[in-house]
Amino acid sequence: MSLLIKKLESKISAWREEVKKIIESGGDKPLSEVAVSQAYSGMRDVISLICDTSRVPRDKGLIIRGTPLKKLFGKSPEEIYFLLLTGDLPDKNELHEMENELKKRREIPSYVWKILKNMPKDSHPMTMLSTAVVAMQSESKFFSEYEKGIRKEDYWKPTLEDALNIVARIPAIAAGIYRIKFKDGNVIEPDKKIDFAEDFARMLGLFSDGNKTVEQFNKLMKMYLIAHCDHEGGNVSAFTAQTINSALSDLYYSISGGFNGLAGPLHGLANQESTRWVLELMKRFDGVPSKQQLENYIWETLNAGRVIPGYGHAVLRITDPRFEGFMDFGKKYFPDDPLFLTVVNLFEVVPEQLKKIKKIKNPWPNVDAISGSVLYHYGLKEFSYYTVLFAVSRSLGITAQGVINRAMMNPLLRPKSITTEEIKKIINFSK
Ligand code: CMX
Repeated sequence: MSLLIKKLESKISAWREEVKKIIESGGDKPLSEVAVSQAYSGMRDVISLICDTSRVPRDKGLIIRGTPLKKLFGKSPEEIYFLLLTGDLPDKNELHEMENELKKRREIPSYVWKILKNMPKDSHPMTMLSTAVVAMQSESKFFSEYEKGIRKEDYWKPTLEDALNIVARIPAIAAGIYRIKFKDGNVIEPDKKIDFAEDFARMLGLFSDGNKTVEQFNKLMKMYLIAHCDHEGGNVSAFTAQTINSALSDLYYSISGGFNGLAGPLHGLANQESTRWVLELMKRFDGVPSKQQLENYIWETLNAGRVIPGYGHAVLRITDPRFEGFMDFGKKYFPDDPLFLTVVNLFEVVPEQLKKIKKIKNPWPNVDAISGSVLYHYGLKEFSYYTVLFAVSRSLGITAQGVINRAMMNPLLRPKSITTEEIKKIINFSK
């Protein structure tokens, strides 16, 4: 790991120096004001967190270390991980080293399989993933180095070890969960000779030998594992993980906690909810529905007090570029797939309907409106599994953020809360 460590060492000392100077020269300048209404609405738009791995301008979507996601499609998860960690895409040698690191750390401890196989049969795949990760906590290098008294400046080094171990193991664990939960329970062992995305696709065991669609599916996995890798620092999974990690709980605790947040229907579970919703819709109308039928169904859902899954976003105010990426993929490889076609038709109908509801700030689709349909096409039909795929990818961003937070020696996260009684006094409230 010498090239990565060397690069990070020089970057980190420059980053630390720069932040010191930033605080000295402009530390008093306010970043945002907080209105009472924002305190009551999930701190939306309150700028008070630093995240350097990626940013999400509301009119552009995900930008990873300065490069828009769309320009990064075609890169491998290994390249993106190096980019997230260091700010630079790797050269040939650096990439080779990253690939080897993630290959050699791929072994899954046997106790993980025992735990997963003994969990209740109706455990959600995300519960299984979160459990598997936290079960490995005793292997944390940060935890053991902290016990030995490691210096604060060096926290990032064992955190990087944990990050690489977690990222290397998650694909095999995630694929194993699929085999245990939905197939015969025989897990397919990792192959240290092939790359991250392809090995993950192989371990799912979806295709028999000689099946020609394998290559397309591998391509999709490469894209999928990049598309969900990071989305700045304030989203539920990243922020949860970061909060846990700020208490110097190691990355095993943090990632497991972050995944628990990802498992919520307003966040990562929306891909499961969206696919379920579209399939129910197709069942109701016995195939690909007409535009009028779509419109009726949308209003039936809204009038029942439910959200349209996959639409809206806390930050974005445009169609999510990740949605567009998957749409381009589907249009290229399976434009006539009925589920995909329905998703594309919904894209033409839903925004116009949501625009009629004033309180909805973003009527456009997010990634979860489409990401399930592309998996479904290749026979990955168990949609309660979809958030696990999101998590495999998101582990790249969350662990990279964790390494950087420790490298920057960021303190405990502890925003200040306020009571409703205090607010009443501040605004001179009278009934
Ligand atoms: N369908 C129906 N109502 C919606 C809606 C949708 N798709 N999107 C927003 N709204 C509603 C909200 O529920 C909220 O209603 P209340 O004031 O009654 O609670 C109102 O419109 C205002 O919401 P907003 O300011 O536009 O959006 P928020 O920042 O509060 O919420 C999000 C963002 C994603 C939770 C919301 O758009 C939503 O629930 N979408 C559906 C679920 C989804 O797709 N989640 C995945 C997001 C991406 C991800 O993290 O993976």
